[in-house]
Amino acid sequence: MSASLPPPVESPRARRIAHLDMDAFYASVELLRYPELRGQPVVIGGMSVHAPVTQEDGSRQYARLRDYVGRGVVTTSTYEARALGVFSAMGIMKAAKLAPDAILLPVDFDAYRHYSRLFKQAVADIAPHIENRGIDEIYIDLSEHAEETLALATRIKTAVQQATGLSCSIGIAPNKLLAKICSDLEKPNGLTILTQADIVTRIWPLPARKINGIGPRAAEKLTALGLNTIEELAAADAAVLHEHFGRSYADWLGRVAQGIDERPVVTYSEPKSVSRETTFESNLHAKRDREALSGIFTRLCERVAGDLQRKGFVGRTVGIKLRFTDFRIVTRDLTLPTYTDDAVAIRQAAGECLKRIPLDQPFRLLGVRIGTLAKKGAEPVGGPVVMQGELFRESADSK
Ligand code: DCP
Ligand code: MG
Repeated sequence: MSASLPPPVESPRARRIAHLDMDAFYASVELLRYPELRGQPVVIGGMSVHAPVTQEDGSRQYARLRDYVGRGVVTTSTYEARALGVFSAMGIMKAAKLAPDAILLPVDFDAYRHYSRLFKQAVADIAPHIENRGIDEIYIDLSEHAEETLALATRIKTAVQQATGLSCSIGIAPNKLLAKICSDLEKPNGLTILTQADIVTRIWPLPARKINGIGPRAAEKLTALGLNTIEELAAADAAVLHEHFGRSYADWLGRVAQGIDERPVVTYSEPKSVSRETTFESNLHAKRDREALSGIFTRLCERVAGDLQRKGFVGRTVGIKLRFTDFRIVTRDLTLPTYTDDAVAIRQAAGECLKRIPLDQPFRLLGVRIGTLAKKGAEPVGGPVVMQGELFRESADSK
């Protein structure tokens, strides 16, 4: 099985791509506010009833896995819990059998989003060529930086630590495929640098499923074919792979096994619009539920304005969306004379839109959106001074 040739040597214009992934992200954020739990098995995945209760003497009482009843799953766990066999996506009741004394905490997405923004900003201040891959991971293209790789990566890790109090793991390699594998090799708090020449020793011995894009089903099929490691995949007969996986996936398998990946780091694309919507628990009627509706409507506008302000954008086209109980969707929008990120101005414009929809039927969903965005402070000047007529769209949606 090791008859295949080693991968091609590094090209003269080799790239330097980093993959950064936060360590036990949600759990580590929770430990920032409950530092006394450091070093203990902790599982994130509960509901608000599992929030710690502060006692009269100021100490906190935590929920334990052994008391859990329900069908929830583990969102993530500390490394101490993982050592007991508790991992993401496992049922909490099953986890409780393995680690009955482990502490259970509820998920708090707002907190994780906050720390996500902080760590990404800290990296962007040093190396702005970033591709967002989700709440706790990014790719960074370091090719244009003159600084030596180890020093640069160390500086990024320190900046993340200082901005958040959290540790991350970074893998640096000639492409995204290898960088992603690499960031996982020395977790937690890892820093792994890999060149094309290291593929044979560091990548080939790994199981094929370590390649991002080889999911559990493909991995199972590969195992059935006797192909367990990336090295075995690299040496596999192309015709056999074609037969079992189809031409395009088989060709991709052949390339990734050799560590080949040309995908660029795609930097963040600016948002085209910002929107918030809400589905009601029961049908609302414009006249009968006027007051409740008005409150919901105002809050949506405030959230849209908050999103704009956080992102540093202003917008001009305000629109609303309604879904009636028969699933008919109606939208209206209008363009303001000037750009805004103000909740009151958005609410007023959205109110104008609402007046133009016949509200004789109950509805289930209300959405507010703002488009024609510009970076605050860099708005295009000029344009029509008077309020423009609305754009009208109506569609049926079977969602
Ligand atoms: N997550 C989730 N559901 C999963 C896996 C993860 O909601 N099945 C969430 C919780 C994690 C976060 O996404 O904290 C990041 O996922 P990772 O796979 O990076 O896991 P961790 O950051 O928790 O741990 P690691 O140190 O292995 O990266
Ligand atoms: Mg992570």
